[in-house]
Amino acid sequence: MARSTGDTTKKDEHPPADFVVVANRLPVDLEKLPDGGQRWKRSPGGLVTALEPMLRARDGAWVGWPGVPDVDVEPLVEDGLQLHPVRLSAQEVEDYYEGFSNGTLWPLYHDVVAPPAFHRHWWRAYRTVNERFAEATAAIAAENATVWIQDYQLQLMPAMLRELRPDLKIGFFLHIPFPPTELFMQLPWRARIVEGLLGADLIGFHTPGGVRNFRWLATHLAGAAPVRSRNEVTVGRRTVKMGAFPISIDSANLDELSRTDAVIKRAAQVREDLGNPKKVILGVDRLDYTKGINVRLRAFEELLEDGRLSVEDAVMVQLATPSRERVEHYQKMRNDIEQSVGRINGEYATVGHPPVHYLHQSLPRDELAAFFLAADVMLVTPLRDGMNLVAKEYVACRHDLGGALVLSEFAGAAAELTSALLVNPHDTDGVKESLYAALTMSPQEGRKRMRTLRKQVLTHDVDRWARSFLEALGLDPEPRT
Ligand code: GDG
Repeated sequence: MARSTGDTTKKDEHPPADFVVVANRLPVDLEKLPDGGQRWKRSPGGLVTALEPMLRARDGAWVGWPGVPDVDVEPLVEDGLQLHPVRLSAQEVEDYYEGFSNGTLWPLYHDVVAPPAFHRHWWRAYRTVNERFAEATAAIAAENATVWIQDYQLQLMPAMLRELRPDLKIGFFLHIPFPPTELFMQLPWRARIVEGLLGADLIGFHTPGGVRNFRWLATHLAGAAPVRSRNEVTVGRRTVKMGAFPISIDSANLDELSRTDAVIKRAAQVREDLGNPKKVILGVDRLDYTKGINVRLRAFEELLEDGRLSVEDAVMVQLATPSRERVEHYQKMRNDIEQSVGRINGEYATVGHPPVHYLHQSLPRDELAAFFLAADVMLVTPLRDGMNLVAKEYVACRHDLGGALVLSEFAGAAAELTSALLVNPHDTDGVKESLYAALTMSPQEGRKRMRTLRKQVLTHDVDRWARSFLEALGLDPEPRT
């Protein structure tokens, strides 16, 4: 959960940075206070946790938008991290962020599970903002520095930055899936995006499928020449490497948190508050149409309808973090989900015992850990997901080897978490059967599966992910002394 930070200082003179992370958002959010003042709130996430030590060990810097439109913020040092805010106007937030990033690219890259909109003024804003990020980065990067650009909002930036600063080593990582070539071809600016990415020295995806799709497009749309080694192309005289780097979580930290007395007690309290049902089913997502929240509600509803479950047997908790509320598809999806919850509770509740507990709220991290520990079945059913960290977080919290994970085949995480109950989220009967199997699984079978899952998650953490990417880019990730 966000916390207010203490030692934020304005930095007038900052040395050129030899390691720069660039992301749409800074690791802190600027907050406007009712009295007209402002303060920074830390927004911790896996990426910050993984990169922080590497940034601190060097003259590291982070370039990104502070989360509030139309404010000019000077570069600053926050908790020892050099931060360089990029200004966005309210119109740019609408066109570049809500528009092209989340109304065009997000649905297109997630298998068009919602129709993407193609608007030329959104595209123009995307180009302008990418250019601004490139200029801001070029201005602060030291000679021969390493720059690591994150995600779909900044795909044009690698080439723009290379143009300005050919001396830099540039890496790019895509956190969402890279789509099948036939779908990508719908994009009117498809060649521009591929050329933009090819400005990097290394392009990282979560899965080998993403690498294959991009490699085909690079050769067919941007004149790149394939190299015999499958994961390289040449562009003019340059070699561009690409690879699969499945992201992960700060596993040890979450494992430790879930073993604390406070979290263990809270988990017991959660079950009690739910009326001590025999089984607790859990979903945790940003409220997003790619996450398949309706798929799992439908499966649960049908099991109640068929009489195979009752509200005494099982309750479902769906934690849905508010997200992108100004984007059109999100408003509709929220209505659909809330209608389903209302219908299921209307049909199957007894007084004081609704089968679905739905929270449209963001919870603190320790509270989330308690829910993970309290849940007998974790339902992760995205229609498409780059990785899905929630699945890994659930596993990291189950030091008791309890619980069962039902996981969509279409989440990147399915490639690693093969001991989960894997489901096709388009197959309602299949999801129903897997949910039922998870609810009725023997404790021995459950422990065996969870042990295997934990081995994977605890040994493949986010630090290992960051190191393997940076090593492939040619940076020594070991902190300098
Ligand atoms: C993108 C890709 C890829 C959720 N609710 C609360 C909360 N969360 C945290 C979870 C998890 C994170 O948010 C969500 O991560 P996911 O990976 O599940 O999904 P996206 O946000 O779509 O992330 C995805 C990821 O990038 C990384 O590359 O895996 O595929 O779409 O960490 O725990 N955290 C807190 N309160 C909440 O209420 N504290």
